[in-house]
Amino acid sequence: MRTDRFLLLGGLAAAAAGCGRSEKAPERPMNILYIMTDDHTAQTMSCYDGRYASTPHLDRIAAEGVRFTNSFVANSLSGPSRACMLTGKHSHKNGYTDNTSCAPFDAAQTTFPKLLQRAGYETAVVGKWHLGSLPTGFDHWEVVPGQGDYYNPDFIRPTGDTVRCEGYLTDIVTDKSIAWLRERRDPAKPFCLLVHHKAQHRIWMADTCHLALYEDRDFPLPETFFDDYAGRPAAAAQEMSIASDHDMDPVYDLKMWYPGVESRLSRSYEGMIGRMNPEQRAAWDRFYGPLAEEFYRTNPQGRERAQWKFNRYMRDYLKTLRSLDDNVGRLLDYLDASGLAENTLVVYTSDQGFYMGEHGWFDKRFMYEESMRTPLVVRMPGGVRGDIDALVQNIDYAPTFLELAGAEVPDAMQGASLLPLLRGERPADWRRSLYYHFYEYPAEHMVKRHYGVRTDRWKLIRFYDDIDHWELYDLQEDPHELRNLYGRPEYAARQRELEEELVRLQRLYDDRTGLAMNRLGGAE
Ligand code: SGN
Ligand code: CA
Repeated sequence: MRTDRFLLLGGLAAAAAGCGRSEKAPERPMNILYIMTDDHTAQTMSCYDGRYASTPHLDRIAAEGVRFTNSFVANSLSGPSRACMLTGKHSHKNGYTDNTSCAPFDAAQTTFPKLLQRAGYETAVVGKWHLGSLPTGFDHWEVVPGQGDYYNPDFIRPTGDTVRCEGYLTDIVTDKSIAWLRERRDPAKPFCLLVHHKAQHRIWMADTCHLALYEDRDFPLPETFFDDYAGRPAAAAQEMSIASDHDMDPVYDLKMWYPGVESRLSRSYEGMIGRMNPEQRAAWDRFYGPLAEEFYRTNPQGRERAQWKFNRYMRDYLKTLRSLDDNVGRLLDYLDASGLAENTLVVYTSDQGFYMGEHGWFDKRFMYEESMRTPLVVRMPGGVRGDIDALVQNIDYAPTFLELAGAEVPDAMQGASLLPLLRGERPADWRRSLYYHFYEYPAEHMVKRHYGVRTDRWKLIRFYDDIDHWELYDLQEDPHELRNLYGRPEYAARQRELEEELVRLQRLYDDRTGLAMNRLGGAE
């Protein structure tokens, strides 16, 4: 429901941001509730795509606010995505280029939570952090080590000790977030709370109360499931294939754990189920035991096996999503009940997209659509409703929150504030293309290094390192990115235009690695 109070607050926020629409100082800057999941992709969020799951609470944010239909990340991997989000800068500028080989995130650098603190906000983060160093810029934090555990997870506390919390992580992250909002924050200050869920990250371990969900459903294979990767050697070289038992391990990923069966990742799986208490473990074994027995007895092969694996993967992923959606519902209910909803910006997004069988894959990393995209829905009191199709990226969140708080956005931040878009404006000079750069190679899943540019219709990608390969896609004619048009004479002009745009972006964002690579490859 829109009330005059909401409209007034919208105007006041605009004044705080220096738009000069109102002489009055804001009563109080808007609170920020930023909810970010791990690996939650738009194909499984019903306001984007209704084929697989219903996510009523996530959809509620969109229904009461806006849905960004062209939302992307700058580097489709957890740590890098989080670093882009916190700093408002591309990976080469914030230094956190990958999860595994670069130095820990430089916690001394400027981030939006630090600047919000200076602007009078109280800041907090709960859940997955995954940046190698500990959080800075937060008045309160409780984060999980590394990837965190779904069951009875450990949390690191600012006091430096680690405590084990009984229960299921998605519930616990929400409980801790609500507890901070209710009991621990300073009510005299505006707040910025980052709620960072681990779900739906591999290996998609559902809460025991949700194990039976989706078991009666078979999911149609995406039309690109049996992709032959013609014209796309980097796509052919990845190790994230659902069909491959090396990449998607039946024991580990699909919980087909059975006496006498060993696999590359069975020890890791045993570690994960080893965290369960006897009651959780009994429910788990009751559910997965008979499935594993049947799997090894029938031992499907070929396409039948691939399809069977796909269905198990889909079911487990969607079960963890149910907990997530319910828990986002709990947070929204708390905002309503406490009266905070009236003056709180709510953002829901993910650290990147994910493959739900498209091209035969799980995981992310590639600049192809499913993983470069990320869901983004925002409810701003006094803001507009509906769809926003502008090209936006996760480097835009930091400037948005700072502008909302009336704080200055440092020139070094590379993103653009989304606030005008949230108010229903469309700046004439809004960006017409996005830059992307992925670095983690060689590494798990073996997705080669690449960078590229995406416009509303076209995408140009260059894979480099132990390969030198360009790809060009017409997203309008070929939304699944199956036909690489690079080098075709009829697209020569378009190709040149995109190569120039790529170099322009690399100069604009000062990506010297990219520029140096281009010189080597003759793109300049
Ligand atoms: C882990 C996963 C990978 C995943 C990376 C990055 N393996 O290493 O499948 O690609 O994280 O994910 S696991 O066996 O440990 O689950 S990210 O979202 O954190 O970047
Ligand atoms: Ca992730």
